[in-house]
Amino acid sequence: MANFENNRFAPLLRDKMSPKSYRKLIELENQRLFNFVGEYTELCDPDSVYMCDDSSEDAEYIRQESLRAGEEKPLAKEGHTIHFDGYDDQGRAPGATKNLVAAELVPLMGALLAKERQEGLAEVMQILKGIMKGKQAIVKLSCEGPTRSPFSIPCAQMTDSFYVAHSEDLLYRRGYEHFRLMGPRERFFRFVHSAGRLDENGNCVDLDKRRIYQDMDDYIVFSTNNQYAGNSVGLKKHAMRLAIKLSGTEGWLCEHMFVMSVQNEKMERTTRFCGAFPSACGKTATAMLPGEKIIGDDIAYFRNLNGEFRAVNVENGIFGIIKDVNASDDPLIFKTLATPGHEIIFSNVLSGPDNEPYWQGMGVDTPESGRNYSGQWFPGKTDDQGKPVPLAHSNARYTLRLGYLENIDPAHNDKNGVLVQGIIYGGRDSDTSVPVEESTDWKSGILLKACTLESETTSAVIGQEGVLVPQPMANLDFISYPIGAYITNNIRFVESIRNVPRIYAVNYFLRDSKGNFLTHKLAKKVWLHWAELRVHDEVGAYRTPLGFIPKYQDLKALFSQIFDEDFPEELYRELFKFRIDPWIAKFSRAVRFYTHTAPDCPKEYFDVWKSSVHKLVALKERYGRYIEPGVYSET
Ligand code: SPV
Ligand code: MN
Repeated sequence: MANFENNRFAPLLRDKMSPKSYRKLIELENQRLFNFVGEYTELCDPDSVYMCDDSSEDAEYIRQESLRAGEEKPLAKEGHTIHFDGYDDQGRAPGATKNLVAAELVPLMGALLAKERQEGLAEVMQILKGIMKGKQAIVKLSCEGPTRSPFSIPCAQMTDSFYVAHSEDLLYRRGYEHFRLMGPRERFFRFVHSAGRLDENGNCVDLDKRRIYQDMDDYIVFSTNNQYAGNSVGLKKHAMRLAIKLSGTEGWLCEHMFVMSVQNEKMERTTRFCGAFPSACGKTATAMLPGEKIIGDDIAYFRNLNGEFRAVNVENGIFGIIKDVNASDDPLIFKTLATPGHEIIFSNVLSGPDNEPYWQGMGVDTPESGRNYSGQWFPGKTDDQGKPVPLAHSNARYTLRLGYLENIDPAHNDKNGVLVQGIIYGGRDSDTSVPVEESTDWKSGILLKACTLESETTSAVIGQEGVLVPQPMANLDFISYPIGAYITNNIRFVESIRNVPRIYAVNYFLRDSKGNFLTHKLAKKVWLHWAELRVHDEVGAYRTPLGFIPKYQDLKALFSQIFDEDFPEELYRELFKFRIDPWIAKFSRAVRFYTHTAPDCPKEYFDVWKSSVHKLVALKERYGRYIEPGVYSET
C-alpha cells in the first residue's frame, strides 16, 4: 500500500477531509491524484474536501447538497430540478478562454485562443488563491469514453459547485473504480473549478475574473468565476480541448460529433454515422431522429483498432439545447423531458406558477409569469440595457443521462466502440450548400467540406448572433494546436484504415427568396437514409463539381417510404441545383480565413481551395450561375 504519511499535503488533507473521504482518496494509491488534491486544497483553501467514489450514496449526497445550497431547486416532477446561471454567464465565454502554450507556439495558433503559458498560469493562480473559502470542495473521478477501454481517459475534477459535480454525474461514466484499477502511472486529466463569490441568487459576482485556462503542456484546466456548464464542467469542453491536443500528438481524433445508427428496417441493417455541426445547427436533432438510434450527441473519439475506423461517445448523457424542443419536431426528447422520476436538470428555463419548466418553441401555451435567469419574469420585461428578456434563454438547456432515452443504441457502451461508415459535416447556410452531397474521397471531403464548414453564430456562445464564421470541422472553438497540423492529422488518420468512411456534407437551412425554409425539419431523415444507401452502394448519384448528389427518383422513393409524402420534382431541382457564386465566395472566404488563422497550413491545402475557385469561375462561363442536377460532367 502506498504510504502518504510523508507527503507534505497529508496533514492538510487529514484536517480538511472526513476520515471516510480521506480513506477513499488514499485507497486509490495514486500519488499524482493525492498531490493534485493536496496542491489545490492548499491554494483554493476550501473549508472541507469531499471525496466521491462511484456509489449511489455519493451521487445522492451531491444531488442533495446542490438543492441545500440552492444551486438547484426542485421542480414539480420527481427528479426534475432547475438551475440558473448568472445573467451574463449563459453561454461559452471565448473571451475568457485560453489555451496555454509555450511562447514559440503562440504565433502559430492564429484564432485558437492562445496565451503564453507561464503568464496565464501566474494570472489564474492568483485568482484561485483562497477562492473556495467558506465552501466545500468536491473531488469527483470520471472517465471519458467507456471505462477500461482503449478509448478511456480518466479525469479528476475538483469543484466547489455541487451543480457542476451533479452535471458530471449525469453526463459521464463514474471513474473511481477505473482509477483503482488503472495503476499509479497512467495519465489522467485534471480540472479545478470554482464558481467564486456568489450573490444572494447564488450567481457569480466576479465575472471580471472569469477565466478558463487550459494548460496544454500539463493537461490541467483551471476554470474560475463561472457556472454555465460549457465553462464549468471540466469533462465537457475543457477535456475536449485537452483530448484534441493529446490526439494530435498520438495520431487519433477527438471530434465535435454525434455518433448514431441509421436503421434500415427493410434490410435489417444498422449503419453508424458520426456528424459534426457547429453549436445549435441540428446536431442533437439529427442524433435523435425518430426511428434511428443514438450513441452520443456532442463529442466522439476515433481510433484505428486493427485497421477499423472505430468511435465512442465520450459522454454518457446529453447537455442539450431545449429551445424548440417540442412534441412534433423532437418527440423523443420532449417525451423524456416530461417523464417523472428521471433525474433531469433544466437550466435557464422558466419555472412557471405550477413549478413546471417552460421554454421557447415548446409548442404549448406558456405562462404569463414565473422565475427565469433574470429573476421574476413577466411578458415584455426588459433588462438594464432595455433588451427584451424572453421567457427562457435561447441557450437554455437540459441535462440528462443517455440511458433514459428509449432510442439508445445497445452498443453505446461497447469498449471497442462502433465501426463508423459515414461522416457528416453540417453547417447553417441559407443559400449555398445542397441538402446532402457525398465527397469523392476522404481527403477532398476534409479539405472541401470539413474545412469550409461555416455557420452563423448562435446563443451557445456569448457575443453577437447571426454572423457567418468559418467553422473547420465544426471544431474551431475547441482546436487546441495549430490548425494546419490538425487538418493533416484528420487527413492522415485513415492512412491504414480499411473501408474508409464516406464523407457527406448536409445543410438543413436552405431558404427560398422569401426567407422560408425549403424543407420541413424531419427531411434530414431522408438525407441520412440516402447516405446509408450510398454507403452500401445501393443507389446511384449525379456528379457535381464537389462530389455526388442524389437522383430524384431515389429521394422520391425515400420521402414516400419514410413519410408517405410526395416530393415534387420542382422542389428537388431547387434544392439540388449547384449554386456557383456562393461557392466561389465560400472558397474565397476559406482562403482568407486560413491565411489569417492557420500560419502552419501547408501550401498544398491552399492550392486545393484556390484551384476550386478557378474551377468554379470557369464552370460559370460554361453553365451560368446554376448547374442543374444531372447536367454536370467532369470532362
Ligand atoms: C456546444 O455549444 O457545442 C455545446 C454546449 O455542446 S457547451 O457545453 O456549452 O459547449
Ligand atoms: Mn458541443
